[in-house]
Amino acid sequence: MDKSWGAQSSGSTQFIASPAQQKININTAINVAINSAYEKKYYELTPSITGSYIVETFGSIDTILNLMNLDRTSVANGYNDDWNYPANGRNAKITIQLVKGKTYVLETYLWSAGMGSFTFIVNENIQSLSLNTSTLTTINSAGGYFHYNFTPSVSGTYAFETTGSLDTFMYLYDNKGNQLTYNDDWNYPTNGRNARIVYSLTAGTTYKISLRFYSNSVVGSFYTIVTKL
Ligand SMILES: [Ca+2]
Ligand SMILES: [Ca+2]
Repeated sequence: MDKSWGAQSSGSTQFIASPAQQKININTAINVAINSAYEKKYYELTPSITGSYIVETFGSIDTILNLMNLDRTSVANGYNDDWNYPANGRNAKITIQLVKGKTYVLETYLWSAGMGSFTFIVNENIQSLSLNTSTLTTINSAGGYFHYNFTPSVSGTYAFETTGSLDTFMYLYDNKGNQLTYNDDWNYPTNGRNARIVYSLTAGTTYKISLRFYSNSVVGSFYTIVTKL
């Protein structure tokens, strides 16, 4: 065995740990081939935005995900084996808060002595915003973002707005990721430091709304709503 390859024991099972060799890009599927029993593969992830992310495997075999710090200590909610059996087979999925600029290691392997191929992908955790529905938005990492998708069924002018006592900041993106506009305070002091964006949207197009606090040290909750004007 090459000395750069570490070996780990887990009970009586001998796992074979390969070094991290590939950087993960957000929204880009990575194919994984496990060709030896108990082989573990490692990937590095350095997010450019603080916020919530989803890591998920796809395929017909029994996968396990374990996202860790660079020193391979564990991260809260970083481990999963089966997230939605049997609807999603034996695939793994984790939803996790990550900090921009920090490098994490994703460990992935198969249950028992399984071998075979699967894919995984890391996406921003983007929730759906429904028309006229006030949705509680919580940002619990300092400097973090929360993302929504909104797909209007009718073309027209829409208003995205936060309510609450905190100082929010809002961005609107089109379906290609281009920033269309942003807002910090729309009606201070009547509406506090809330943000509001009014924009003409096209039916059937999925827009992304990203929210953060004005201050990088604030965490907390507010409400987000979209209405048609
Ligand atoms: Ca599994
Ligand atoms: Ca604001």
